[in-house]
Amino acid sequence: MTSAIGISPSVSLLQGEAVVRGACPHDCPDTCALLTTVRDGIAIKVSGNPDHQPTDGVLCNKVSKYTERTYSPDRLLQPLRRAGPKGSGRYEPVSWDDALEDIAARLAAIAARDPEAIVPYSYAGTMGLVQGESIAARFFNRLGASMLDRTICSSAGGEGLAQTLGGKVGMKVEFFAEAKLILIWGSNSIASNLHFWRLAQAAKRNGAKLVCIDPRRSETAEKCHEHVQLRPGTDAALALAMMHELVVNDWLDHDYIARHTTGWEGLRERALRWTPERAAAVCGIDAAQIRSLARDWGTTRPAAIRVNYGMQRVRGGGNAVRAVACLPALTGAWRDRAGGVLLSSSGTFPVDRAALQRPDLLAGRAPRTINMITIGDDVLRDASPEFGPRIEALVVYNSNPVAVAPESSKVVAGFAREDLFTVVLEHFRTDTADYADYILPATTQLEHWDVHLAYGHTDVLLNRPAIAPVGQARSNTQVFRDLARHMGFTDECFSETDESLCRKAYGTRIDFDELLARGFASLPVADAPFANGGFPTASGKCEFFSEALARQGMDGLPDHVPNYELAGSSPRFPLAMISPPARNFLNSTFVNVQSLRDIEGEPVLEIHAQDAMARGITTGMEVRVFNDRGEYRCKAEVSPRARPGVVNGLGIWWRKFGLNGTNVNELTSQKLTDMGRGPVFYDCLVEVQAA
Ligand SMILES: Nc1nc2c(c(=O)[nH]1)N[C@H]1C(S)=C(S)[C@@H](COP(=O)(O)OP(=O)(O)OC[C@H]3O[C@@H](n4cnc5c(=O)[nH]c(N)nc54)[C@H](O)[C@@H]3O)O[C@H]1N2
Ligand SMILES: Nc1nc2c(c(=O)[nH]1)N[C@H]1C(S)=C(S)[C@@H](COP(=O)(O)OP(=O)(O)OC[C@H]3O[C@@H](n4cnc5c(=O)[nH]c(N)nc54)[C@H](O)[C@@H]3O)O[C@H]1N2
Ligand code: SF4
Ligand SMILES: [Mo]
Repeated sequence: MTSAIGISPSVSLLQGEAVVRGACPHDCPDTCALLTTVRDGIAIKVSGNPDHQPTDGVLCNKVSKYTERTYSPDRLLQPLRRAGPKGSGRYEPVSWDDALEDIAARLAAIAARDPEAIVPYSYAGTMGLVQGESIAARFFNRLGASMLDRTICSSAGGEGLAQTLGGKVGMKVEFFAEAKLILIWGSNSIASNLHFWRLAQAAKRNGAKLVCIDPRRSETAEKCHEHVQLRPGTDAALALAMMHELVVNDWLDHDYIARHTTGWEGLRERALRWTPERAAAVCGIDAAQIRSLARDWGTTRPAAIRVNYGMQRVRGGGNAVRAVACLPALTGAWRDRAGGVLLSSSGTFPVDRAALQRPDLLAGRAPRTINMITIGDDVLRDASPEFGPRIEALVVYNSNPVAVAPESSKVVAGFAREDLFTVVLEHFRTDTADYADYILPATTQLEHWDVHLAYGHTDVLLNRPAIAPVGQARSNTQVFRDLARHMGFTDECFSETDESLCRKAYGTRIDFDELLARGFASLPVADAPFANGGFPTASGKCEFFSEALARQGMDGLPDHVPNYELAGSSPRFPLAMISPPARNFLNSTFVNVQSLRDIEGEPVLEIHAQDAMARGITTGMEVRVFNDRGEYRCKAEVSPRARPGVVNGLGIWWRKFGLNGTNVNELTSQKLTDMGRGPVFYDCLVEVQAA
């Protein structure tokens, strides 16, 4: 018997096979609709739902292996308590009740002194709205714990977009297939946005030109018609020089500019200062290539830009996104449904976060905010009037900060503090779990309810549990409900079920019955949302000039902001390092899945032949990559994927699988971007030597 009704089968009742509808939880723009085949209570296959258009029946290599991850022999199956020094990896099993009681007692004792000494640390291990910040947020709000600024990925670009277009909004992804020109800007789509790449391929078959703008000759760059291989952190200079060409050749839509933009005179003046020659010197490319790119952009319709987050992980990341986001308004590209720009669609989703997170539980308190990027410094910081109390407890869920946060040596030193109380909710013994006082086994997406938004399309997805929790695993929501009970929090909101939370996320703005029946529901979004302006900014226009930025004392117009660690500025560390994702990992998730790690092999550093030769480095050689923050060892790959002067350290390996127990984040810095308080992972100078 096979059914696709999507009803979550209860293990005892299940006879034969069922197919359960779900959603991929990972931090990926594609948010695929999953179909899990369950036989006798065991998930035997996970595939893409062919009825869901953005998924189109296809999953990436990582998630098509989901059962391997779910049933991995390394999966955490019971609560563990530390039984040796921090970081020693020695743990003993403990019952849920004992663990919860002790954790609650320890947190209560700290909270009695100062609840802000407790810090939640979470990100997008699951992007689910329920297993992310629902009961967890209620718990920390009720406690009065420190707030966490969840900035580690997209906040610089998000802020750049908000100050230009008004939010994380853009063109509808499906119409990229109809474009005649697509700029893939700061995105290795084949690796990190596969379902967009399929649309770009369709456009290519229809005669579209594809251009990739990326310092790395990525898998995507090599399949585009043209590759603009600029230096990291120079995208705003390139965009401004394109504007220069649009102005001097009058490839402008004057009517669109007059009606639907602000600050044109100022932007025009600034662009005129960015000749292609000036930008070429900054970007490290030919002026002729900039001219031809501008000509393509100025003279092709429909023309579309897929920006992704690569360009905003540098000091000037917010400005870079602003500059690029101005380009469609200049040429009126928004008039076509296959024209405009897309960075993230997540701002389109009408999520009722207050209903999920209950900020009212703060009851008038305004706890301090810790930026997740500077956790390395902050966990080592003493109490002070500016900082507040020393961090005494960390509760980590949906994240692996010891591997993913910058300047790991400090993160590790902080997490190793014997006087820090750390609880980690996880599927596996990650680098972070190794420093926990308690490790609590979490359910995976196949085992719990959730509801999703997406940042690469505009459909809401529902995830139903397909199997019972593996071992003694509990969902994040259940753990925070349990902890609330042990802390004596009697508020009714701590007994709300996951299914009720799923309904609450969108309230009446989504037909929940449709979600239950199909597994997904599309938001009503206009085909060409900004054809007649109507941007969600204060002015309703595309803001070339942002009053809001000017009021904060910042430049109201986009500009090129050079990297903190500018290539060529340091004789000791002459190479710029970027650390984009490896194709078969998702951030640090999947690194422990053997079949995927086998494909990635070992941690590598791609280096251009010229830079390799100057250092006597050949492919396969173990190298030391270092700067004043630390040292990372990996294997060199002399490769045309690297441009001269730039090395690519693909991420994000677990430290424990690294050659010397570190990963690329040993080298990255905790500095913040121009806007959005974001990370500067790709603004990092290093030197490389044979080990
Ligand atoms: N397979 C896989 N998929 C993923 C992820 C993963 O780890 N693995 N991560 C997920 C997450 S969390 C996110 S945020 C998204 C990220 O999605 P994207 O932003 O598309 O991420 P990347 O594939 O890292 O693309 C970044 C590209 O930007 C390039 N780049 C680096 N610096 C610059 C620069 O200064 N300018 C320009 N123009 N390009 C630059 C890099 O070389 C890389 O090819 O992907 C998601 N999808
Ligand atoms: N050098 C460098 N560093 C980077 C980046 C880079 O490009 N270069 N990229 C940055 C970016 S874009 C991002 S988004 C961050 C990502 O940083 P994180 O959000 O920390 O992402 P992951 O490394 O994937 O870790 C997520 C963890 O959550 C766990 N998890 C998944 N689902 C659940 C669940 O339901 N419950 C619980 N309790 N746990 C769960 C997974 O097992 C996994 O260990 O890394 C950043 N770090
Ligand atoms: S990681 Fe991305 S491409 Fe892979 S299944 Fe999930 S949403 Fe789809
Ligand atoms: Mo991210």
